[in-house]
Amino acid sequence: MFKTLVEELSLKILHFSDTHLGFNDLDVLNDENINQREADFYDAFSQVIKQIIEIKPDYIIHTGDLFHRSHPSNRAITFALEQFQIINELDIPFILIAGNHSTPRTNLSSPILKIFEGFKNIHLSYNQEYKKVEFEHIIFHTLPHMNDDSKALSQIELCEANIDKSKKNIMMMHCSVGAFYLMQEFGEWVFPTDKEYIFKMMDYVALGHWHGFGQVGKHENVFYSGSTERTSLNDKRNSKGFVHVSLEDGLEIKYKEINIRPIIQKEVNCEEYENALSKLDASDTKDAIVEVRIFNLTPLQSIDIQNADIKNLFPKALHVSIKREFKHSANESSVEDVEALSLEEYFIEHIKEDSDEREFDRLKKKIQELFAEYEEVSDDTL
Ligand SMILES: [Mn+2]
Repeated sequence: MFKTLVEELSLKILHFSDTHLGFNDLDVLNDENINQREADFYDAFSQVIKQIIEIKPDYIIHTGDLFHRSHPSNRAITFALEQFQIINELDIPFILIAGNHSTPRTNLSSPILKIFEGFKNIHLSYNQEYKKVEFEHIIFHTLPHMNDDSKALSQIELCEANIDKSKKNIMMMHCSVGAFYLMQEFGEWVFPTDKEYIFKMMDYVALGHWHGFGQVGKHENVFYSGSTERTSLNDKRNSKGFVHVSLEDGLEIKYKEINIRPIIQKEVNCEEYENALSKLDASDTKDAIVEVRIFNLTPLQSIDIQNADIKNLFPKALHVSIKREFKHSANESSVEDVEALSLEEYFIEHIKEDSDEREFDRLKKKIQELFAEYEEVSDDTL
């Protein structure tokens, strides 16, 4: 059988996304006085670059949110420039689109991605319009983030018109396909459902925005690579990485994991509080972000149990957060009472952290007076 040239070509694409450089969190500094979580994001990015050097793909693609902000810090910009210098020297084309985080919200400010224009192997798409990045055997159809939804439709049509069947066609976007992949962020773009038929005309559709790796619904060639780190502690995924796409013999997708700081979840059942505490295993929490859920809590227990006591059980963790869940018992007359009490407890905890002893005593009294108006006398038998 006659094989076309395109089929004989080795076509490996490395797809990563949502690197959010410059993100910081948790108020913990590392040895170099850099926010530890910010450093974690740089580390995740560096891991992908190391893999790129090893894998030597034919193309590298990034589907948006390179930076966490449209006005990144000097450190984030400097880091990105150093990394892009490394990528540029590999002589592998790198195609990058803007996501909602790196697109200015007004037309008055200049898009940050413009700083990479000088690199010979880096192809950028940030002008809020369709852009075709074409090579001998492959076309990257890029649709960067657009602030104006009504303009997006005409750009999708432009993309469709530019499909060239004699080449491989790759579509790159930063959006939610359907409402499922919305991130509850400013300016998110939902790809119009009635245009999803275009996906079938592509060899691969590379998506950014959703922070978990995965195939999109019934579309066998549409994938989110996921983010390289978690931008929220609500993101419990301990697996982050990138996608290795091979178009040599049909579409072949391999997800590759990188090493990130884990979130470890622990539970304390307050019905057997002492016993539950003694059973807590801290051996897997070194350098981890630990989340302790204390549940079946009574209002009285909630006053006795100090966050600091729980935190001290995980001395090697990077950070410990505590979630309190109250017990809902049958003789509980009103849920509102419990919530008022727990709110009081939260207030007092908060004040304690930020004030000296005398000030704390004064404020504590005030808070108790205020809450007394809403509270009924608590029942010890609860
Ligand atoms: Mn993102």
